[in-house]
Amino acid sequence: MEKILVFGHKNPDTDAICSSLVMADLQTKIRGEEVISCRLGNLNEETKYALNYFKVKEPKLIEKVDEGQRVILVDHNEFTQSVEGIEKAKIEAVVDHHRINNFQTSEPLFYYAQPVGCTSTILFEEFKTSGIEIEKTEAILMASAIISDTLLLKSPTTTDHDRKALEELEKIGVDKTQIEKIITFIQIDGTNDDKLLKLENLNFENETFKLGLQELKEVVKNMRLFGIPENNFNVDLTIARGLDYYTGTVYETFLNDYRELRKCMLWWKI
Ligand SMILES: [Mn+2]
Repeated sequence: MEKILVFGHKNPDTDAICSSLVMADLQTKIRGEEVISCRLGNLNEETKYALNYFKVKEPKLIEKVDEGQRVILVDHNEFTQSVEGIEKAKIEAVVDHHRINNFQTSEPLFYYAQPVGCTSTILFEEFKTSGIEIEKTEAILMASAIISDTLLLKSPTTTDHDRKALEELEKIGVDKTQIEKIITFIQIDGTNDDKLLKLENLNFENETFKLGLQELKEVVKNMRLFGIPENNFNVDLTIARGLDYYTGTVYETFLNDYRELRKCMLWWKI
């Protein structure tokens, strides 16, 4: 029989990816058969950075599922946010913290839903209920998801369940400051020089990071040498380009008289 696939929603965020990895682990342990973690799109910069930093392999990319394929959904239930072919798949379980909408199955299933701030909070409680020990990598992934989805426990969707889960996960050996550093990485703002300085101060011991930062500084330096006014360019760490063929700084150009021609551009790839 085909292996069970577990995945989060399209345009995956950190919760969709981390919860899929952890759920695949948990289900593999519970079922005694290999469950495969998948993703329905490219990783965003935050998730990419976190997985890279913790040396966790990204889930497998899938675009559709065949009829009768056994699947588990995490961090979503709506078919419009799910994989192509979901209507005819066999949904074995759902773990989610969203409203239920545009969803139906022809067979009974496990459905774990709670109005909490993050899917990983529900997964954490599932570990507790089933008495399965949480490994360090699983703890790191769940903590990253909780911090990201609840914006460091500050979003209005944050509940005591999320706070408790994060507190417990920290005890398993998750260095919260390390994770916060990663999550806040893309929230860096200020002037161009502020941003470059803040990136520098992160002190990441990663060759690719250092090279990327060096290149970014070169780009800024040369733009100034060309006499481009400071308010005509902006270092933007949120420009996410997930395609593998981007190997350097990515830049986007806005032509004020031709806004409809919003052209591609740049950031450096990590
Ligand atoms: Mn979520």
